[in-house]
Amino acid sequence: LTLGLTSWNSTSSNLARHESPAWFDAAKFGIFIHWGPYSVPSWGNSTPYESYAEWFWWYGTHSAADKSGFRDYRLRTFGPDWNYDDTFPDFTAARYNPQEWVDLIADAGAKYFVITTKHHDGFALFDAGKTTNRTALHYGPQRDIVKDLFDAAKEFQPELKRGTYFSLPEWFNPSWGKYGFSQYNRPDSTTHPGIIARNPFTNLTEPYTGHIEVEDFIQDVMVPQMDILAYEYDSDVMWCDAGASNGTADFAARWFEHARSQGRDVTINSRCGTAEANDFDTPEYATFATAQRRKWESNRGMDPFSYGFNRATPDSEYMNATTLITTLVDMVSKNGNLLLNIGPKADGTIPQVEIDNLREAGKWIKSNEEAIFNTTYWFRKAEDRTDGSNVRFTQTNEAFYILSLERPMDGRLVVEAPIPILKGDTVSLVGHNASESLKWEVQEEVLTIQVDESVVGEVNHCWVFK
Ligand code: FUL
Repeated sequence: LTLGLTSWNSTSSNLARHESPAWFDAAKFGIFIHWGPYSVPSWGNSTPYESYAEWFWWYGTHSAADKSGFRDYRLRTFGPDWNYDDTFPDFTAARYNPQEWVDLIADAGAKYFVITTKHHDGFALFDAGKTTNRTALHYGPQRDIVKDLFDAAKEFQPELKRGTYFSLPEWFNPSWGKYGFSQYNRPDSTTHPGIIARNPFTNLTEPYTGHIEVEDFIQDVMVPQMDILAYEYDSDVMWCDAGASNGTADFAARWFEHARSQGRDVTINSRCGTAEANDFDTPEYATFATAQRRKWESNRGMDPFSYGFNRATPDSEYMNATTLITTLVDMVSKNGNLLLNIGPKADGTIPQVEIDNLREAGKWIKSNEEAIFNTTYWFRKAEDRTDGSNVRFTQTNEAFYILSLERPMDGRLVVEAPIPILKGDTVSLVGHNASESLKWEVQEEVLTIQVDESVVGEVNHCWVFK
């Protein structure tokens, strides 16, 4: 029997039919990790939140793009002669403990993670072979960050799927020059000709440390690096970023075929610059108002507006457990996954507020997992209700779930929707010890469930009725 192991025929029409795998749909919740030299300045302003901290290298060098006073912060903090690559020695990873990271991810109730293997600053956290020396093996930690994390996951949390964020462009890489810019902010053409970064205070070219001269960025850097992540690191999710010129279609055709031959199902997101290899949508700090037939995964930080650690953000503004849970529930009820980002500090410690809030949310997620994982959405959406309501729905082959984002009041939950419930069905509150069945009745498509205050009070964050 060769179930599912038929070989993948690499034509582009076939490629376009590739979809995100069943495991990805079932997984619902992933942890995103943005970590790199930008975790050293780790600054993105906070009032107002308008620029991600991992863009320090960019905003700090381009007058046209500097919205939030990055250059001012740079001057104040590091002085005029400082260059972005001067962060490398302080990106120590001295307290990086990959086992703690994967344990935290599992405790949070997440089923997969995606780490920045290389962000737009071009600094790779994996062994990029002969393509570049601008890596964590040569500078900063002098360690293969991605391998150590993947190995820890394989050993301590083997059920977690492992994904690789990968920025297609490196906007300051001299070899990227012939492909120019993507849709992002162009540098000021008079003060910043070309794409090579300039120190905004000395106007000298910033070094691109570790750069190896190549003939063609796509053929000699981009695609070989994607191959390394796919075949040597066994990525489950190629999470590209920033579209732009690429060699993705060929890469994906080869990769899908290879994965199939190993009996694995891998997936690729919507940001790889090609319509053909594009399994799921990726709204950023955004969501969909209604259920979507096509699989999607929203990504955002626990920080209100940054992926990289932002030292300007007070703890109180990080996403708390209740918001995390209600965000996840809302997305799952609309066929979405949540890829929630944490931003470790330069030494490898994860901000305590992120750890605490993830662990608290994880307890709820674990005791309510039957209503989250392996579920499908119900096309009848909560918004159909007349009162614009705070309930969401999920279902499995065995059960139908009503998830109330608000604490039921006055001893009952009222749901105005044609819930598929039949005479003789039992209703209970998930995660509640006794899980005794509750009294219910339906009148004209309005379901009323009786639930005692004392029972309601034993649950927090979100109340799940089965
Ligand atoms: C964006 C990037 O520019 C951000 O820095 C972040 O990585 C986000 C997930 O994708 O396009």
